[in-house]
Amino acid sequence: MAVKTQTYTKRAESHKSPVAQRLFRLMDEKKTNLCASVDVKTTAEFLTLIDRLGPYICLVKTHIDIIDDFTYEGTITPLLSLAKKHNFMIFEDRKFADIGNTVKSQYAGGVYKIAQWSDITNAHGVTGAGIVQGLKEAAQETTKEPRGLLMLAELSSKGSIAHGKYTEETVDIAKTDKEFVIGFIAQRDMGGEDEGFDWIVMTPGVGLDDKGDGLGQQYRTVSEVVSTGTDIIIVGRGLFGKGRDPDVEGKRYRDAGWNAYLKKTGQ
Ligand code: 6AU
Repeated sequence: MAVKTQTYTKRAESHKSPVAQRLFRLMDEKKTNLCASVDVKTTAEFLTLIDRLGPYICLVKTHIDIIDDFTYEGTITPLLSLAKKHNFMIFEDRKFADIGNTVKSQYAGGVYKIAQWSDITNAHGVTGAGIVQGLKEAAQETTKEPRGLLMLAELSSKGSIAHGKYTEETVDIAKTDKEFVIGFIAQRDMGGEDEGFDWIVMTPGVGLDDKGDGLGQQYRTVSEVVSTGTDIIIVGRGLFGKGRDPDVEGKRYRDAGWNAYLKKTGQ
């Protein structure tokens, strides 16, 4: 599969999704393709970390159900203010994996009300294309703001069974909606351009210092993932784990991601 060599701005011009257009433009304006994965336990840690990483990132990736003291007003309202302050978008890594009717309720309702505040979310393909339709209906019925979905085509963890036919069929599910599905969580380019798709590939399992975490996570370097088709690098513990300084690491991963993008696009 051909790795995309157009600039993000160029891709924004022809993209059908307003979420993808905004994200592409934001990346070129802010000169970053770094998504920070902020898996921490309290609202105070969460907001402090995001405020520090804000200048370096295009996207914050949350696991909102990890936060012990979550409240909509205490956690989400200040998160939305930080998104405005630093100009980044939000991706709740919910990994929906149920039938359309169930995910529709999970996305719109419950304690977290994800569709109200998160620009992007993601889903597994295991239940079939109804999951895309259910999530899209929830978004349309919840908010006037544009929302986008990433399908989980491949995983970074050791022994993952998301490969081969599973990955191919997940790509087929993505093709069922040209506007709402904006791309994939994957380890490489997923093609589609010959059929008119311009999917955004976001890649987790990125680390410059570690090879893994002892629980199955596997890390590849920034230049490795960008050269095989990644548009956005997702970095978590590389930015703030083990006493790391988020300011130093934020800058380091931002620069590594941006330089790899400039190289790939011949700029
Ligand atoms: O950089 P880390 O290892 O601290 O964090 C990686 C983050 C975690 C995972 O839940 C998530 O990325 N992730 C995903 C996503 C984004 O969907 C898929 C995957 O294959 N591997 C992975 O680590 O929050």
